Amino acid sequence: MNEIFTGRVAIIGLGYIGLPTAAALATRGIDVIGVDVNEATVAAVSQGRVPFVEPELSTAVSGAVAMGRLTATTETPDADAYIIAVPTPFADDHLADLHYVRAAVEQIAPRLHGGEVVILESTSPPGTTLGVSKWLAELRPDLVLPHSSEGVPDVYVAHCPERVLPGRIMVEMVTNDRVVGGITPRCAQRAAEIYRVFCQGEIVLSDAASAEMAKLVENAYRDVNIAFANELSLISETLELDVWEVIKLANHHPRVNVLTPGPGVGGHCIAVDPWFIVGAAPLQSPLIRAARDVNDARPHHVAEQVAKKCGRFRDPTVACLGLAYKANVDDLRESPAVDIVADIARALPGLDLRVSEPLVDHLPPELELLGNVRLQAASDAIADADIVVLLVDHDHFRSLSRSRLAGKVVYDTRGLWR
Ligand code: SAJ
Repeated sequence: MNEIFTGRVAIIGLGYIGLPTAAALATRGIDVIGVDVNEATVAAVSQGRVPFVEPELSTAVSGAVAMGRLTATTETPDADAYIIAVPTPFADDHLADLHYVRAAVEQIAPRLHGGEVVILESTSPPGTTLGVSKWLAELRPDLVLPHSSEGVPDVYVAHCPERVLPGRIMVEMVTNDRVVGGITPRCAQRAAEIYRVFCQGEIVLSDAASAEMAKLVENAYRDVNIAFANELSLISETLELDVWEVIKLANHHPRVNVLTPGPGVGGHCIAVDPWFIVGAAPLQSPLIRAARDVNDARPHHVAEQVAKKCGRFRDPTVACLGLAYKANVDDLRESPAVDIVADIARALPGLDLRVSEPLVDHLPPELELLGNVRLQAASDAIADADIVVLLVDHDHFRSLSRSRLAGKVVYDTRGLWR
């Protein structure tokens, strides 16, 4: 019989993963306390508001708060289960920076009485969940942790990586299959009870290190495929071929699925996670590292192409459409579009550079500081521009009338207007 969890859950980190997970549990009747160090986030969630754009999340959060199932605080409370959903960025050396995970463990440790489940959801290098169990043992020598005992532990520790696609989080959280890796099989079973509350996909039980690695492999696989597409784009430029046409034809083969070239790979997952594999086995991962290098080189290549096009005009005006890291999200973190605009603005300081990003109402500080970048509505930016550079395939840009582009030099890095 598959058990389903009925206790109280504390979720540490109310970001792009923690908050949707909190809402998914709370709207299904679980008492959830969201914990975040950011007081503005706690205040927003306490009032049922979501501090970022994600379809369907607002309704779920406001409903869960109104029902009294979801609350938010800066202090980690007592709970039956803890889900750690904090960032795991990489440091300058590309190795994982686990200090947020460590801080979460330090908050949880004093709250443990015995019988709790502690789940690491943050994407992490292999061995991190074992490290969480060891940290808890250090901080609570009075408790038996699962890595040190064959018997029944006091606390169950597992890794359950999130796999949801920003922009479709609320759908994919329910429909995707879920991998749950325990420090022991019993840890995996206990953690799975929580995901059964809302997950309709298959819940696949495994060990913690395999679950950690599987998550990294998923994103590295996508990164390598996008790097292949980006390399094809460079080859096609040299051979004067249309890369979109080439890929479209190749993808008619039943066993070929080349992804889409673009201005670079952004976000805090695909551009980060492959490095955790490279960090864990540097000598065995030249392909994964090369893919990172290919994708990281894209923004500068796009900026160079724009500068070349500017050379054809005496005093050009350039409109760059999109700043987000991908279509239909308002997330500008690790966005190749931001890097490209900054690169162009620095290379051509006198340039009249207009930027349109329908999902944000102000420029990020790094572009504001440059002085020669102006945020405008797409229609105004295009109207004044000699060169139009499409950086993000937002639906908003897809629906623009093509007649607005007549007579302009158009550089469509996403193939949106083909
Ligand atoms: N991109 C391309 N070409 C493509 C697809 C994407 O250039 O064909 C670019 C996007 O524009 C963006 C970047 O890659 O800049 C990443 O976008 P994405 O939509 O591929 O992925 P993310 O980072 O939003 O979400 C990924 C997802 N992983 C996979 O699809 C394997 C998601 O399921 C994960 O949960 C998420 O990472 C995560 O949190 O790890």
